Amino acid sequence: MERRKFIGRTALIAFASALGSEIVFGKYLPVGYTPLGLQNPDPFKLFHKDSGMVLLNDKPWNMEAQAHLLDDKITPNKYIFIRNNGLVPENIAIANWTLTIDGESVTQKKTYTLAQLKSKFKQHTYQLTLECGGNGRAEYNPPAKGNQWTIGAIYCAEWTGVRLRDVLEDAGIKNDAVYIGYHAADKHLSRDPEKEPISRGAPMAKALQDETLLAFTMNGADIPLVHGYPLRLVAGGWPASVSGKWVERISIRNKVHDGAKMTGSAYRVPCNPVGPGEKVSEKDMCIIESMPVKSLITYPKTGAMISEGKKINIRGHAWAGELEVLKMEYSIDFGSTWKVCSIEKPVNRLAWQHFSAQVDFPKKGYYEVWSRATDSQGTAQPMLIPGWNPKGYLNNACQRIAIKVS
Ligand SMILES: Nc1nc2c(c(=O)[nH]1)N[C@H]1C(S)=C(S)[C@@H](COP(=O)(O)O)O[C@H]1N2
Ligand SMILES: [Mo]
Repeated sequence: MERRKFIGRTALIAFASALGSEIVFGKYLPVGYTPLGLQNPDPFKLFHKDSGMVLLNDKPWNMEAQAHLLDDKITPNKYIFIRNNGLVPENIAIANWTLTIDGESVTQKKTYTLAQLKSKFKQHTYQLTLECGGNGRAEYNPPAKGNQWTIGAIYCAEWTGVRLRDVLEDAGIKNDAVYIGYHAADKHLSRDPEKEPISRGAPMAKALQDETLLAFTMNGADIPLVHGYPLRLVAGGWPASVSGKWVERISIRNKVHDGAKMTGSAYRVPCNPVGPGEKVSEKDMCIIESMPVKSLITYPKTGAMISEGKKINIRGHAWAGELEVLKMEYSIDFGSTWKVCSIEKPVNRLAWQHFSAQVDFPKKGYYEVWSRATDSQGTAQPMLIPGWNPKGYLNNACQRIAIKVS
């Protein structure tokens, strides 16, 4: 008689935590079986997210935060947005997980177990800002296809791992290396094993930065499954799509990586500005690199009511891709005049920065508070929606919150 195969421990733990209770005879669950109680999973429970998060799509899972949920200096998991292009891996056999470094420009193809990565290379911890290239897409007109992110596809977590540079150098980088590209364990929505949902990367200069990590810990614990457990590439300050989750292989390429969503118009914007709705040919589209300067008011919550004569302390975060935010301002008169906020230095390069200001409202009535960050090259956030582009990327317009004084 053929032996039945039972599901692995990781899947069982994930099921039990999603169900919110122990599965008493769980060890007898057959492989590939999903408990009936999870046929219509509650994504907030499934991914340990706050119920104030906003679900944008369930195939694949995509969920964003609201500004006031992002008040913490380091974003806790429950407020971290989820962006998937394919299916979240279900069975992760951590003991068998390996990372392979290969490609045209590797001196010697090498494979490491997680234990080898952790023991062979020095570990580093950085706070790194990850923002989806499409954050703010919902505001563009004519509208762009894709998840209609408003402002919540951004977070800054603390990541621990080894430097990608140390691992690449251990395998050896040939002189003709141009780019790295990641390959991950998530499956294409079609379940076609030949197709990858996403396989992006970065030029060597970004790959070799101190802060570019192969991380195994987020906020002091194992990376949550949906954010890339057990190994994630983290490249702060660039579109978060560069930060491959569930990474199994990194190729050192002798040309710009040509994996899924590296080509065509994916994560590209017109090299030169175009008018709204204009057609742009592929050769005139450029790959997004460093993200633009931006800020977010996380307190108070938009719609707050305050009493006349009371000052309030507004606060939030600002970030500028590879650059630092040097100046932070707010306006209560629709951008006619601006006052300065105090802004902290980043804890490390590529971490978001925290600002605050005491705001005084002259009399009863309706106000909007707008925030505007300026980066170290003197570029400020635009007050209105910036250049339209076919896929709706890089909207870094000033954020606005409503306040009523009564
Ligand atoms: N393997 C893999 N990595 C991935 C993705 C994915 O679908 N699969 N999505 C990318 C995109 S587009 C974004 S914005 C970020 C989202 O990271 P998060 O889910 O931790 O917020 O992961 C990136 N890395
Ligand atoms: Mo993204």
